[in-house]
Amino acid sequence: MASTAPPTVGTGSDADDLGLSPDVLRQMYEEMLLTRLLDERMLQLNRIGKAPFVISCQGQEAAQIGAAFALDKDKDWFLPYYRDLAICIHAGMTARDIMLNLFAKPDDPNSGGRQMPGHYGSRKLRIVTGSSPVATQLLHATGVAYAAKLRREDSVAYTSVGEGGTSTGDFHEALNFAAIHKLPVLFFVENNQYAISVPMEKQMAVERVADRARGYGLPGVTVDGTDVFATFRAVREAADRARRGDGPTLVEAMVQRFQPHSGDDDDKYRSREEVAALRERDPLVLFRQALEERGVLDAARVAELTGRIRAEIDAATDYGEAAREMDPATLEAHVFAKYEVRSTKYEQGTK
Ligand SMILES: Cc1ncc(C[n+]2csc(CCOP(=O)(O)OP(=O)(O)O)c2C)c(N)n1
Ligand SMILES: [Mg+2]
Repeated sequence: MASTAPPTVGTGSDADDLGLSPDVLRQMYEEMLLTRLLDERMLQLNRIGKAPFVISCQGQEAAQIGAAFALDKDKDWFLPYYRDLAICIHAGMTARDIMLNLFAKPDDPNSGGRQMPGHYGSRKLRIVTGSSPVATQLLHATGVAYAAKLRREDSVAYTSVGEGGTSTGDFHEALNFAAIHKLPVLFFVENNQYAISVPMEKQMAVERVADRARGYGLPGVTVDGTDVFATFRAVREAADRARRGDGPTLVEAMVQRFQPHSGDDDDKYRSREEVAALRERDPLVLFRQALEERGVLDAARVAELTGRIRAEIDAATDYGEAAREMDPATLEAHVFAKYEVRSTKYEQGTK
């Protein structure tokens, strides 16, 4: 049976042996910054009434970037959940793509504007589109990993879910099946301690989501998801394990949700003090400080990068807004099957 050692909380203090070059570290920071600034822009567009629905990933970027860089985007499969903006950016989605998605334009590469924003998908980028019921992607990922195993492909299926989604039947079925068949799938839980307004202690009686893995016979580890290095290490180990044929791992990243659940949530169930305290561990600030200490980033470079990314987001916003609108005549496309009323074979002249 797979090892089910007690979960450990990783730290970034031992980051130097991870083999991440200064260029890769700067790339990580760049993608993290793009994610944050894009997320902020989307919320602004929501607030001024231009974007109908936004679901923010602010506070979860370090976990996502750590995980994304530990995978191989040319070989692995991504089955993200709705907050995984940084995962999709790393996979190759651009600010323009995200804006087309947000404005539900027909040129949106995710779904032609048919899915809700945040429901990412791209055949080219190996991102598998998801369903809105939470945790369904865990089963899809298990299926993808099963296919990869049968085809002897060297690929890992990454899938993510919030901690609330781990109380569904789909979570149980996915972990159970994946562990039995030792499938190359990575279950990444982004634990922000809330499922909309429901706090962690009202969602489950275990202390950590990682504790749940033990019941299915796969290892579960908990990491500090505000720490890029800790998350990278845990996901790299899990991916290596999957590639070796040793089966799935559950990695629980402890993250923060800076914003309300979505643009439709007023967040009144949390005190302002509680929300303000989260900012003390802002993953973007922590990562910048870590890179400055290592001498791979400085204030001038951050300023240059910020200016360049802001200009990119401005251009993407304009591009998304100006892009052609959906044709109302296509409203029912992909929703209802087209069928013709046919009577008997005799009447169709096929006697
Ligand atoms: C099966 C199902 N039940 C309820 C919902 C409504 N819903 C959407 S997101 C969400 C909260 C999920 O919380 P969590 O899994 O912790 O993820 P988070 O949003 O906190 O990142 C709920 C209840 C849904 N989409 N699907
Ligand atoms: Mg949650």
